[in-house]
Amino acid sequence: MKTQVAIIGGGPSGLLLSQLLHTRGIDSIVLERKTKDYVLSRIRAGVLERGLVALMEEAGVAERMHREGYPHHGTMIAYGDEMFRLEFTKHTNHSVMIYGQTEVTRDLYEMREKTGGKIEYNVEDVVINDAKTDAPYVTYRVAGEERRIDCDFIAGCDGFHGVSRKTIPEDVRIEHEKVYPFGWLGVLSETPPVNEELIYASSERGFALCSMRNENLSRYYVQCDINDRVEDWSDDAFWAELKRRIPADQAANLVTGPSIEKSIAPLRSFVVEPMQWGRLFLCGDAAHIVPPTGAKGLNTAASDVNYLYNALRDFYEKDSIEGIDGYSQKALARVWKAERFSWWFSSMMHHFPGQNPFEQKMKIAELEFLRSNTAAQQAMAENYVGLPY
Ligand code: RFL
Ligand code: PHB
Repeated sequence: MKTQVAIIGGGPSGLLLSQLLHTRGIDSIVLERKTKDYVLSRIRAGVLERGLVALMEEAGVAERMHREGYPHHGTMIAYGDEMFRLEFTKHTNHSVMIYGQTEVTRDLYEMREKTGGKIEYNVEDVVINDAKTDAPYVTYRVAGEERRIDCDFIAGCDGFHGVSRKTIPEDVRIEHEKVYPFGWLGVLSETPPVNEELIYASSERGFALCSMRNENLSRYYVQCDINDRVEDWSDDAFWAELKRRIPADQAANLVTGPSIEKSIAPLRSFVVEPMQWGRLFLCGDAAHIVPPTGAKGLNTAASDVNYLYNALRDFYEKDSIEGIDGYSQKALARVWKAERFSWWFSSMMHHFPGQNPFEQKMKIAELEFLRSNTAAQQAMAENYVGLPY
């Protein structure tokens, strides 16, 4: 087979890139290791920055998002029984969209199917070949059969555990990593959200987050021990812990119910440099991971897709290689800012095992400064709604 851009990974990054390229008549093939149902069963992000919203519009897949999603103009930040609102629109003129990653992915799959997109599922043993030449190709197997795609470019959109990043030789690849000594236990439940906006809560027992998908679907998280297993947490234990970590008046309003999904995610900051090797370009979790505090993972994946999409357009439409050559530098400049924000917000909101009373006081002082200082609020709001591309 032959295509212009071979895309490895059918998560949000790969699908969005493929649909955007399609709108410009640029051909691609997406290779996905799992089935579509498996990809759609992963419960992940829930907050979309304005940049991702605009890309969804450009890709022609924004209709349901605008109909069913919820624009949020602020978020609540709590510590102990104190709580204040961080205003987005007042400080930045922008809001965020509450719309699940599952729905984003579903909309993209549907549109790819409608517009004749080529997606191969259940692919195995993907190998990237000759990425340093002008004629790269990808080999893989489906149901035991060997296949090959010749292409102009390869987009590595295959997440943190994919093959793309590891294709960059070790003497070229620099990996920066910080692993946090805790995880997030997440619960999805068919209950009305406790508050109409998200609540990020810091307490001496650890962090908690009250989020949502719609009027009758809530998503909650509590910081948990890195060694905890999902089986160790009954629904009752989860709700009891959540209530202890959010302000008492919110806890009193919390409607609980059976969990319909429960999972634990480790927290990590990770960046690989460079994000490009010859004609291979990394996008999204393949190149970087942020801790979920601040909701930057999917959104940073989208900003990579934006830079790569525009670079490929310039190549095919204007015969320019400037965007292609500058991809890694441009993408990384924004990635590091999202890493900083996520690291800062995570550090302020979580309880670190062994933290001393001084460190605890510093967190409270930082929260109180944020609560009382307009410049600090503006800086945080600008980061939360998403820095410009
Ligand atoms: P994905 O979603 O991991 O998709 C990669 C795809 O590649 C496939 N794959 C392969 N295909 C072919 N060959 C191979 N060798 C392959 N290896 C892997 C995989 O099956 C998969 O389908 O990466 P992508 O597209 O870059 O998207 C990134 C986002 O999924 C991720 O950043 C976010 O989910 C992170 N995240 C959040 N981000 C936000 O912006 N806002 C949030 O509110 C938010 N909340 C979260 C999150 C992530 C979480 N977890 C579980 C990690 C909350 C959680 C709990
Ligand atoms: C979510 O709704 O899953 C969510 C929201 C905000 C975050 C992380 C996750 O910072």
